[in-house]
Amino acid sequence: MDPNWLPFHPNPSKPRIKLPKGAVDAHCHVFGPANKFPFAPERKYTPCDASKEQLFELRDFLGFQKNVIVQASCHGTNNDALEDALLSSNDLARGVAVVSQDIRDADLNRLDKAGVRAVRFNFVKRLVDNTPRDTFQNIAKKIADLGWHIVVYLEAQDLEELIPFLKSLPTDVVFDHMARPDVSKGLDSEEFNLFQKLMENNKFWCKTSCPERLSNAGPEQNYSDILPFMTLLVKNYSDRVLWGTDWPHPNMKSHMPDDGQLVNILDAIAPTDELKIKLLVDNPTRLYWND
Ligand code: 0GY
Repeated sequence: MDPNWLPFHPNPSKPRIKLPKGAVDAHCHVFGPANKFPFAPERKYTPCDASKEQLFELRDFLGFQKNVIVQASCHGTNNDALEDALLSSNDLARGVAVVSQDIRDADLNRLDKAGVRAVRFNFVKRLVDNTPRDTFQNIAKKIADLGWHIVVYLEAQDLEELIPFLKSLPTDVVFDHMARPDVSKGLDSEEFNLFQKLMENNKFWCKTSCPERLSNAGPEQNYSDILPFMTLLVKNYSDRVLWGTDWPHPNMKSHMPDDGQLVNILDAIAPTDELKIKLLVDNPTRLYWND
């Protein structure tokens, strides 16, 4: 792994809150193990191993029943580690893959059988080289026929320019980590207003995830500065929000979050049982277990 890599928390605390039955951790990853599933040559970082067994153990410890495993950039377009995790999950995991435009139909069908239900388009420059929009459109056409959707990862300052492209995509679109709002600009920033306007369109969903990545206040202050963003989205778009741990928290530099503390935050951002059930059960089930 990279010399400054922060490995995931070795012994997270047990959450204070009890999650609803069928709760889904809708954003997490598996890394390697590198000796079985080598990282991609074009990767921008080399993480520690984070195996499917460790992920499933954390799922049970935190009180989730299911996972949506997202292919991380360090594995490029080789989805073998993801597929292996899905196949050993007893139907308790679904996947978001990263594919190239010339992927064969047979390979797409195999991924579909394993439990993949979406592809991810990554626009975060520190993570991936630029992909032409035409390439993404070609992939979108292929996967739309399978009933999959598209997950996008981008930063708030890039949103405006991407809007026509995002609207043109033929499937539902899920924003990772609320499209990474800049917390220092506040709730009423132009960027966050633009994002909320986009969320008025039923085609768009978002993950109210990653307080640890977006907060300046940090864990000591319980990520208090980012919570209003999450709370607002959960309240206003309660049928199109998802939540995930982001375990094993790639590229965290400031600190490694305690996953139990992240789960406890759900009480602040989804304060009623009804909101929790939508965020953690109904919405991810509709999107990923609708067959
Ligand atoms: C995340 C966040 C990050 C990494 C990736 O694909 C990835 O490598 O998504 C990040 O560094 O912000 O969602 O896991």
